[in-house]
Amino acid sequence: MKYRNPVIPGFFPDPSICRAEGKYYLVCSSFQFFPGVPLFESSDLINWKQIGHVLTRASQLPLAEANSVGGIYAPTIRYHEGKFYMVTTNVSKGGNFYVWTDDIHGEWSDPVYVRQDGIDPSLYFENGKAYFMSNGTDDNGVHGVVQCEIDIATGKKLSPAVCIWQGAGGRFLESPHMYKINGYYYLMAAEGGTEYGHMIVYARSKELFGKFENYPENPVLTNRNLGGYLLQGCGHGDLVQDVSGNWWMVHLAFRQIHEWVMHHITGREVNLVPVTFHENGWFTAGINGTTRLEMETDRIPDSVIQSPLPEKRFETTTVGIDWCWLKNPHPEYYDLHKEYFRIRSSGVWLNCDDKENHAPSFLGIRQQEMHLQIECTVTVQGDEDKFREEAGITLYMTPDQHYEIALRRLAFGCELFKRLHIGDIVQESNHVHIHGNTARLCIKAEPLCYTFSAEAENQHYELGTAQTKFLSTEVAGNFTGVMIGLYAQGTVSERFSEFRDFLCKVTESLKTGT
Ligand code: 6LW
Repeated sequence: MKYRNPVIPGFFPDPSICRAEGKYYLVCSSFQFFPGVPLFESSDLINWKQIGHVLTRASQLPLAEANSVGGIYAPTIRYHEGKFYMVTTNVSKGGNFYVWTDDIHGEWSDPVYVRQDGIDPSLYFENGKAYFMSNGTDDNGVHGVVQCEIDIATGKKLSPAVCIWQGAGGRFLESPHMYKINGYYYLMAAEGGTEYGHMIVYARSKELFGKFENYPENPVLTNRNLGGYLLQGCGHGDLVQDVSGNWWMVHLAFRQIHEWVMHHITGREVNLVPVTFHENGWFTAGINGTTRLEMETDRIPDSVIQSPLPEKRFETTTVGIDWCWLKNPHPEYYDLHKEYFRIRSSGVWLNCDDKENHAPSFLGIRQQEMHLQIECTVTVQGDEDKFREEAGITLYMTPDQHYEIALRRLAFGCELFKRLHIGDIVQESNHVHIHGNTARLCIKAEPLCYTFSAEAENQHYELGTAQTKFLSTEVAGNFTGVMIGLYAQGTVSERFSEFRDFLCKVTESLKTGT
């Protein structure tokens, strides 16, 4: 069959995968968004359904101090003796911890903290023992992939952490995972940084604590030498064996907005490549060590058809699955219904980046494709004696990089406008005065450009365009992707603005390249 990468488009970085009871489960990083750690299920590795999040309670996920380079980093999911474990790092509070559940569709435990340095933690189980590893510094001050035994019930270290591998020579050794396959321990990790030099490397040993011997052909997977190719930044992967015994790797990569424009806006996404073990015990991955947008495989039957990204409306999406808050939500500012949302201003602006749990009133879904039509009917409210309340749609990357199309309440009627916030440059333009307080706000997303327009009182208004690249990770310097947010901001408001008939649909499939 043929499938397309990414298999999960949009900001879902640092994928980790496990197989349990004939199904596959996958988790990703979520940074400052709540709930945390998106959780997906699949029965064929190609079609993934988000079934929820792992971290759904503020007690599991304190985000007050998180921004788009804070919060939840790279999780690992493992299944062991009937239990699922998800281990990750909250880099803004608490450090490394894991949670567990017996029921993948249910709630997960409170965090069990592991007092061990480093990020990108992983778990490995063997002979009734649990091992914890991360990329950090060991108990002797040596930096690399460090490993210790832990008590899985309490998270307590049972042995000193020791550095077992320092990688294959690239910078930023991260995302280590251990596997035992045919008598060897394989230690796989990423190097090169999560940008254009990203790559997957590995080593093997007969002993769990090494000494590890590097794969002589490292990196085993990278797109760093594919110039003019949309898919870049392949790294941070995890291996899984399918029900027929074949090995696969899920890993992150991103799609540039154009073959020759080195910016990306849709975040780091989940890609899938086959892995093949050879007689000498080494494995190879992808197509000659690269990942392609179009893949062909005989390991998955032709009867498996890759579903396109569905249209998103309020009725077809779920708050807490598709829709996420920035930081821990304050429920009093939201009145959410299946067919419409009501949101009132918390007095915190989208630009806010403080270390308290001050969050703008915002609910967002990911921008998963580059060709989209986005629309919502917005009625802005605000208290009788307070004007300048606004409500609308934001294309939000960070507090410093976001674009809005919105309605602002004036003493008489409202104004429609567009605002671009690019670092220190903030430009509001295309103001249109209307009598009422309702408009249908529209954004046409294309790879290089967003086009803003509105319908109000039977008139159509064009509100101009904005280049996508100023919202890109390369400009913002962060780890997430653009979120399509519905928001209200101004002073703290008693009255809710209303959002109806939301639509986000793919308008054109991407040109693939080969
Ligand atoms: C994550 C690291 C990485 O911890 O980026 O690409 C970091 N890999 O493994 C943040 O997602």
